[in-house]
Amino acid sequence: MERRSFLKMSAALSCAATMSGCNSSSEDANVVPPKPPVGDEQITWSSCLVNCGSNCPVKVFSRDGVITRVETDHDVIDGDEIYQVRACARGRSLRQRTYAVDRLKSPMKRVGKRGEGKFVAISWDEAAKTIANKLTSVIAEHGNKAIFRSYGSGAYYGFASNACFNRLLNLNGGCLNAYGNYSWAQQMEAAKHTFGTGSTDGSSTVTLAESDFLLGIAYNPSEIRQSGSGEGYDYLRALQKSNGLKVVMIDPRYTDSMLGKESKWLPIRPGTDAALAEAIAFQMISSGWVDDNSLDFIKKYTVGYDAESIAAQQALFAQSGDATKQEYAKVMQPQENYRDYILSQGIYAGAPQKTAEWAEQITGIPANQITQIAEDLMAAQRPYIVVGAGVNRQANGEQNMRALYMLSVLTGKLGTLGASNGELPYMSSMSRAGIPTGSNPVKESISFFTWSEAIHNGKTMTARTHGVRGTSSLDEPLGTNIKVIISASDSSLLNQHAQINHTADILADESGVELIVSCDCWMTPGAKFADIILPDTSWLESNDLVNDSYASGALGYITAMKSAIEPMWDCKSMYQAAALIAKHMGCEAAFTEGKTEKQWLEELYQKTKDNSNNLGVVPAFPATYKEAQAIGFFRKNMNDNHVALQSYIKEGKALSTPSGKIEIYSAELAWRAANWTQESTTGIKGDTITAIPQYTVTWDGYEDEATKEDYPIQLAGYHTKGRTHSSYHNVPWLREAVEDAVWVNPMDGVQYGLRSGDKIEMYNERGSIAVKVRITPRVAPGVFALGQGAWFSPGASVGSSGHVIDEGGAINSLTRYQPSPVAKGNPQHTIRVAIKKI
Ligand SMILES: Nc1nc2c(c(=O)[nH]1)N[C@H]1C(S)=C(S)[C@@H](COP(=O)(O)OP(=O)(O)OC[C@H]3O[C@@H](n4cnc5c(=O)[nH]c(N)nc54)[C@H](O)[C@@H]3O)O[C@H]1N2
Ligand SMILES: Nc1nc2c(c(=O)[nH]1)N[C@H]1C(S)=C(S)[C@@H](COP(=O)(O)OP(=O)(O)OC[C@H]3O[C@@H](n4cnc5c(=O)[nH]c(N)nc54)[C@H](O)[C@@H]3O)O[C@H]1N2
Ligand code: SF4
Ligand SMILES: [Mo]
Repeated sequence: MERRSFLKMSAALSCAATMSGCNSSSEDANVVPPKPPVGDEQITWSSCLVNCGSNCPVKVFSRDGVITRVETDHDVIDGDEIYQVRACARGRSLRQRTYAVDRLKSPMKRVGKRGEGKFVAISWDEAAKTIANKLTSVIAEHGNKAIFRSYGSGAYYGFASNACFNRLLNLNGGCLNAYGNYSWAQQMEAAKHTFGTGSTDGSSTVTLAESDFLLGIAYNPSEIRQSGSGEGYDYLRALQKSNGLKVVMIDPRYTDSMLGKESKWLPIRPGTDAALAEAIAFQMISSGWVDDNSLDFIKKYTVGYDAESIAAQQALFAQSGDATKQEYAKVMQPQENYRDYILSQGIYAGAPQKTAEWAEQITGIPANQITQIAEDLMAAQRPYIVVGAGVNRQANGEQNMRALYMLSVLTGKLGTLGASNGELPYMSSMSRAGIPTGSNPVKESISFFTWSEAIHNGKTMTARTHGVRGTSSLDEPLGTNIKVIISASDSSLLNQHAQINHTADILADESGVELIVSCDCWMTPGAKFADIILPDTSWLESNDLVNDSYASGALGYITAMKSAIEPMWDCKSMYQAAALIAKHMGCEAAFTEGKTEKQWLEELYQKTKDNSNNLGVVPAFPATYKEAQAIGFFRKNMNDNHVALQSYIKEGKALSTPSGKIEIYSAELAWRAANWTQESTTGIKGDTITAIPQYTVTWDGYEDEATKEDYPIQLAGYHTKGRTHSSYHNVPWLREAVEDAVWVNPMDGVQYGLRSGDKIEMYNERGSIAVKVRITPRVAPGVFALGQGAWFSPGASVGSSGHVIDEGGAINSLTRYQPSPVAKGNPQHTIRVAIKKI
């Protein structure tokens, strides 16, 4: 069979097993209509609310209060404007998830040691009272900053969401804030300091059809946006509509976004993208192409390409009358300019030339292929560059992202339809009103990632050392350790946070956090560390109002969820749980405003319906929420056709960077480099802040001499189709559909004597995991790849790391808690390991 037809066939197979975003024709899509209700089966609409960015609707069939099956949306014929929102394998497995044996059935309190997992059932009243009393006493003793409502992206409800706990806390003086997120922390800083944006302002996916060259780096919409109408679907449609689009994809793995789509895959070593970017930039600049083609663009719209532009900006800042900008002016160094850096001249003279051969040694991509990318970029009239967040979740990921963003700047084609700037594609969503949280009187915030450190070091953490925000000076400490954690729809308490064994030790120490509350539906690895467990109702048991979330592609939608079955056992919604605690804290009336859940939902529905952003929805919104529930699902095409930076380039609207221009040289980062704690004081290699983007050799990176010998293998983490993070791990169908195995290149298979199906221990000094091997050419040689999110499950034996082997294979048993330099974010894809056969 020809490779191409083989790939096409595998693509089709993978669609059948785990995809829903396949661009089947409307005919295909409607060949097998869902089975109509059988007998007295009821149909209600619900939704899959995990953090995958799509909130797909699902049709729930039930009979006599028991769910019989879950189907996907098939209610319209696929057209250009309006089409089906087909849930992926995860959404379709919701019956199993709802009826999972590990569902939490009643409130519980811990009876053994923290983390031992020993609990006894208690009443809701006792649970709520215990939490209320502890919140009251901790607030009195340590202040509201000692209360933390942790991350929790597990359920995107509109009304009965974990925002209910924020509402409760805000009524009682508030809680410690957190900024940033596990997804995009480092790229948000990179985009902010380059384009003055939030990292999701790239050209809309539909505009890709107008491009002539797609450079996708860690870009994998087919696996991470699997909704039948999501970004993965838009991506496929754009490829089909495009004319002569050349596609080059850079990833350590051969992903489904490449599979069967005529792409060129250039496997790269994790964490080395900045070196690739620099070699491409070197070709573009040293060949004279930039001088001849894009220098006018660069001069007009950017700062930092050369010394003159920095000196000019420095003078403007010095004269600005703005105290902050004047501070920037003092530290700016025109000699630290991009052109000199890339050409190894000026103050960079003597550094290695950033040739394609130089980058080949680091990235593993052949020099001629690197040169070819540069040539393709120079030849393209409408280059669409997009960098996925896998690059940002690396040590010093801010640098990798900024270095790649530069390529779009060098082309000089920004602002043109079909071109994009490296940011994720812009997508709008329909508006839906959620429960109001009120405002948080606490002004300080920590980076989302540093919460585990704030348990013991909160008292001393500062802006200078940990990026604490809201304090009055660089050295004013946060001043309080975290004493209570409310972990609701949240596995970042353990499984999703870095370095599980380390986190587990911190949590197990009862002198640190005094109360951990877990509100979840299942007994997760993190829930085992709770003192009080609150069992939530699951999606199929809930009435709510949700939208299409934040990354659902061109289609927007609202689902009026209707419970298919009564809440099971002694489960209560997050709204009810928070209201009960409010009652014990004396603020029930303020919390509920005297409204029933039904009244809340009616009010939120009316607000949603009246929002002008939602005009033109199909079918039209009916008068009442109850009627909306009977219809269930409302959709419209958002017609996003955003072109990155067009308003700046074509309309002259200044960017929100300090200079108002694209910042190749960031004065704000120059200031942070001069004032913030960096590697020089922490001893951590590569965690440097620099005013221009620079490739750095990082801890546990490909070039890290300190760990190379003991841990020779780079492990690439990724988001697997079999789960959304840790969510859906406990669904047997999915564990069968998507094998949890570490991908190993056949060459490494030979080198390490491994075959598919072998079990190995992968370890480093932070932990050991047991995992099955899958030999596949879909991963770069020298790099192993493992899907993240499997549940931590410590076994009985101690591994080579000195830690108990995690039989669950959670990748975070191996990751390192090391906040990145600018964002203080999570470099959870930077991992080195050694292996041993079990
Ligand atoms: N090593 C590594 N670690 C990572 C990542 C990585 O790439 N590599 N990715 C990071 C990223 S991008 C993110 S966003 C985070 C995500 O981390 P989390 O926000 O923790 O997301 P989930 O793992 O989906 O966990 C959500 C929790 O919500 C619970 N839940 C689901 N539905 C409900 C409900 O209806 N009610 C309640 N009360 N609970 C519910 C689930 O059981 C689960 O325990 O993980 C991060 N961690
Ligand atoms: N199926 C599924 N979909 C999801 C999620 C999920 O858990 N499962 N999670 C959702 C969430 S919250 C988020 S934030 C997004 C995450 O979306 P992404 O961050 O885009 O997902 P990742 O799989 O972490 O990374 C994308 C790709 O980067 C590659 N990669 C890793 N390191 C490097 C590197 O150093 N260089 C290069 N060039 N490539 C690298 C990986 O092999 C992977 O194919 O996905 C969302 N969608
Ligand atoms: S996991 Fe994402 S794509 Fe799959 S059904 Fe849920 S929301 Fe849709
Ligand atoms: Mo995420």
